[in-house]
Amino acid sequence: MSYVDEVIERIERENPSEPEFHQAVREVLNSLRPVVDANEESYRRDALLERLVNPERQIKFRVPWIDDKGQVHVNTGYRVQFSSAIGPYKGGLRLHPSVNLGIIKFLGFEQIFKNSLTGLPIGGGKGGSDFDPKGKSDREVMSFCQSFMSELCKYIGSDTDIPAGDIGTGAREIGYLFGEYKKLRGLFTGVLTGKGLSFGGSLARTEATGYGLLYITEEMLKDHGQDIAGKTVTVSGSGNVAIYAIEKARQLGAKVVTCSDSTGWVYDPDGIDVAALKEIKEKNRQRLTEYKKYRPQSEYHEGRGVWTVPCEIALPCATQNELTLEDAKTLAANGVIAVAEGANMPTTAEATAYLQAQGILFLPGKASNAGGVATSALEMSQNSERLHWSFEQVDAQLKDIMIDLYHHIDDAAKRYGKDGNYVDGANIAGFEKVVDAMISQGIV
Ligand code: NDP
Ligand code: 2IT
Repeated sequence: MSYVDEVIERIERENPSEPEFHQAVREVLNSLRPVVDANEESYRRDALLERLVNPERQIKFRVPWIDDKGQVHVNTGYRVQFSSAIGPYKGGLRLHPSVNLGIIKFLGFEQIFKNSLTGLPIGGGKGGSDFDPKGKSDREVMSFCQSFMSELCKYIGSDTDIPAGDIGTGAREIGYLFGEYKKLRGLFTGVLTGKGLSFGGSLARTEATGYGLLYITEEMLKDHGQDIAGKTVTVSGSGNVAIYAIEKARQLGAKVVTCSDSTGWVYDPDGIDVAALKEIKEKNRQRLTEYKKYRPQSEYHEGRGVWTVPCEIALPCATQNELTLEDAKTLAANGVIAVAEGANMPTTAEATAYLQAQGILFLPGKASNAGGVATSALEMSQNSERLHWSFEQVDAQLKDIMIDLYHHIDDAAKRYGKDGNYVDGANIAGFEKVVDAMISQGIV
C-alpha cells in the first residue's frame, strides 16, 4: 500500500463518524501523491503525513448560558489548533447547530493550506459551537459569547491563535467575544479579526471573502480568454460571503440572478438587489421570503434549486456539500463555464470530479475564498503597528493577493503535469510552504 493510502486508511479508522474530515483529507492527500512519491522515504521516516493530518491540539468545552426567561442551556464549544508550522493558528468560529468535532477538523485542515496560499504568515485553526444564533435575542447571543470566551480565552492570543468569523459569527458576535476577552485578560490586542471599525477592525474585511472570490475568478477567466462582464452568475447563500460576492460581480458587469438561505431560494431575472439583501440579512436578520416585498418580479421557492438556473458562472457560497453530482450535471447541461467556491468544500468530491472531467473551470475554496483570511492577516498587521489603512489600500492588497494566488496554483498544477487542475494546484502549492517549515523545525 502506498504511504498516502496508508495514512488515509488510518485517519478513517482512527477518526470514525467524521465524514467531512475524511473527505477533506482524501482530497488533499490524493493531490499530493506526486509530491509524496518523490519523497516517500524521508516523509515516511519522519511520519510527515501523520503529523500533517493530526491536529496539534483539540479543545472541547462546555458552554452554559442563560436565555431571556432565565433557563440555562448547555452547548459544546470547540477550538482545533491544527498547524502552527508557518504562523499562529488562524481561522474562524462557526456557530451552527450542525457543528461537531469532525466539521471543525475538516475546516481547520483546509485552513492550513488556504492560509499558506495567501502568502502571509498564518497557521491553521478553526473553532465554533453547536449554538444556533438564529432566533436568539442580542442578550442571549451575548450570554453565549461571553460564556464561550470565558473558556476560549485560555487558549488564544494575538501571537498564538486568532479566531474570526464564519457561519453564524458576524460583527455582532465578534464584538461580544472581543469585549469579554478584553475584560477577562485585561488586554486590548488583536486577538480576533473581523472586529468593528471603532475598535481595531480593518476596512474591507467585511467585503473581503466575496470580493476576493470575484478577483480570483476574474483572473482565471482572463487567463482562459474570457471576461466576467456580461456573464450570468448564480450564487447560493445570502450571508457575508454571498452578499459581497454578488456586490462585486455586479460591479464587474455580471448579472447575478439567484441567492438562497437554508429555507429557500430566490430567482431575480433582473439581477439580485444587493441593497435589499443587505437590509433583509445584515440589518433585519430575516428570511429570504422578505425579498419579494422589495422586488415583486422575483420568484421565491422553498427548498434547494439554485443550481437548476442556467448560468455561465456558479458561485456556491453557503455551506459544505451543497453542490452535488446531480447539480453538477445540471449546471454542465446548462452551459456553465466556471464554478468557484466561496464556501468551504461546498462541492461534493463526485461533483468536483465531474465538473473537471467536463473541462469546466473549477476553483476550490481553499484558493478562491482565501481573501477573507488574507484580509484578517492584514487586520493583524494593522493592529500590530497600531495603524489603520484606507479601504482602497486594503482592497488593492487583497486584489494583488488573489491574483498572485491564482498564478501560484496555476504554476504548481503545471509543474506536476496537471495543467488547469486547480484542486491539485492549490493543494500542492499550499503544502509546499507548510512542508518546508515542518522539515526545518524538526520533529515537533
Ligand atoms: P453566514 O452565516 O454569513 O451565511 C451563511 C449562509 O449560508 C446563509 O445564507 C445560510 O442560510 C446558508 N447556510 C448555512 N448553513 C446552511 C445549511 N446547512 N444549509 C443551507 N444553507 C445554509 O456565513 P458566511 O457567509 O460567512 O459563510 C459561508 C461559507 O463561506 C461557509 O462555508 C464559510 O466557512 C465560508 N467562508 C467564510 C469566510 C468569511 O470570511 N466569513 C471566509 C472563507 C470561507 P441561513 O441563514 O438560513 O442559515
Ligand atoms: O474559512 C475562513 O477562511 C474563514 N472563515 C475566515 C477566517 C479568518 O480568520 O478570517
